[in-house]
Amino acid sequence: MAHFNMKLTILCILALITFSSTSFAKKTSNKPNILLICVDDLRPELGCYGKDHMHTPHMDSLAQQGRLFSRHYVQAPTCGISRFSLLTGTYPRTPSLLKNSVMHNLSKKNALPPTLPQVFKENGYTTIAVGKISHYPGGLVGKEWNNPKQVELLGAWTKSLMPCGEWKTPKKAMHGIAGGIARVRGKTPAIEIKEGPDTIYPDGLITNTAVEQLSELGEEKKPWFLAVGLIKPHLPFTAPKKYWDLYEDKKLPAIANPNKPTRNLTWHRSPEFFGSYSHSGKKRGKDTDYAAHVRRHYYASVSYADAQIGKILSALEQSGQQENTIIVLWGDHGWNLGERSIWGKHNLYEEALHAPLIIRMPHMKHAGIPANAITETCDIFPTLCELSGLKAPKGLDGTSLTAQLKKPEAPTDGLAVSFWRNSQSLRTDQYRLTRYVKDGKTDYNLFLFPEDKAPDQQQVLEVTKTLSDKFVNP
Ligand SMILES: [Ca+2]
Repeated sequence: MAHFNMKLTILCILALITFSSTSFAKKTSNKPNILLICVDDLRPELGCYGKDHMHTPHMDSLAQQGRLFSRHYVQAPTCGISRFSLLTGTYPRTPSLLKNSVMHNLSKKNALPPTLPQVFKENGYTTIAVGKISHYPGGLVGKEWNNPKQVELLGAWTKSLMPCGEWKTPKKAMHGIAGGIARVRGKTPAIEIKEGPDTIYPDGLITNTAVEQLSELGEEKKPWFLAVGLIKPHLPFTAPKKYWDLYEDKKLPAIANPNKPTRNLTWHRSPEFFGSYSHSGKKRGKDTDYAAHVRRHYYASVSYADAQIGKILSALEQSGQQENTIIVLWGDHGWNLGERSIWGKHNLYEEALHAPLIIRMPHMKHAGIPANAITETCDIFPTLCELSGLKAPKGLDGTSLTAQLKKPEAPTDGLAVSFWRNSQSLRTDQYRLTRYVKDGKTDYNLFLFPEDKAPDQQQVLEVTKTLSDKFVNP
């Protein structure tokens, strides 16, 4: 009898386990996985953005299967602040938020708004970061960006990984060159090409780690949110030689608007490019061959990043999870590659604020047709919440892009706002209006699009009057 009872008890336990795991699998299977790929300093100069001199087959293919947002603008032309807006869905409204260390500063004070991975984690997702997602690759701060006691985003990640290989620390990997050599400010070359496999630079290692994670996540019962952050094409412009070979003899289009603006609001002398890296005696703006040489190195870095993206997307497909995974490809801001006589970001001109955004959903309608409405980075947070059936936090500045994912021609509110120091810039369908404040004086700069002529004084007055209430107050 005792034996029979024990058997019955075991059967009941087995039945319970079977029932609960079935119902758990049912409960979680309707939640999509999220694969967010962040690329550092990526201009929308890609094949899928109509730039035929570029070799970017994997991003092009993703755009064919998904929705390319042709006019996506970032909230700030620098890594940490733009990523703050991606990860919180909010504008960096006040000067205290306009710092690359913004997320760590707020975390220390327990004042960071709910972050995108945190919302997914709190809703039952496994959340994993690989590489540079927030400002610090690996998500730790401290002298070498690896102090486990200083976490940049509290409560966001189930795990956060940064493989550093021979560079040993995230800080050295971020700005280093081949051979595990860390940057020496002003002495390390801005460009480098070396023979070797993809792992001679850190993105090869980041990609291998992401591929391993995707394979392990195939066994995961919970839905997952995997963010992978590649650090190229950020300076220094480095790549294995096979990517350089794609551009060595390629004829490049001329640099658009190459001259220094006559009204140089937020114009700068490219201190990151010319000051933090060496240029073998090449003179600023004097050597057009060197300018083309630098551009080819940037493009080689882009194709190197594209190849890593190809490996990640192929691993997703091989893991059998593609049909339940939403893919987002995002560039954290643009880069002036000689336009307006700037080599760098950190300004409020069009080139530094325009960045790639592609979203692919499983079984998507009208795949391959771009959405041309104005969109901005803080829209991504509410979009991913809505697509996953999660409640977005209150007070977001972004608006969900689900309408544009369903129908590419769906309109948006038609406004993107960008912030830099005391200045702000508004981008609408036809205009960019920048409000520049320095030493207590306010000035405005208007651009018309397409940018083939300058506005006349009457237009400046009218547009400034119409748009002035769109500037964002703290
Ligand atoms: Ca960046």
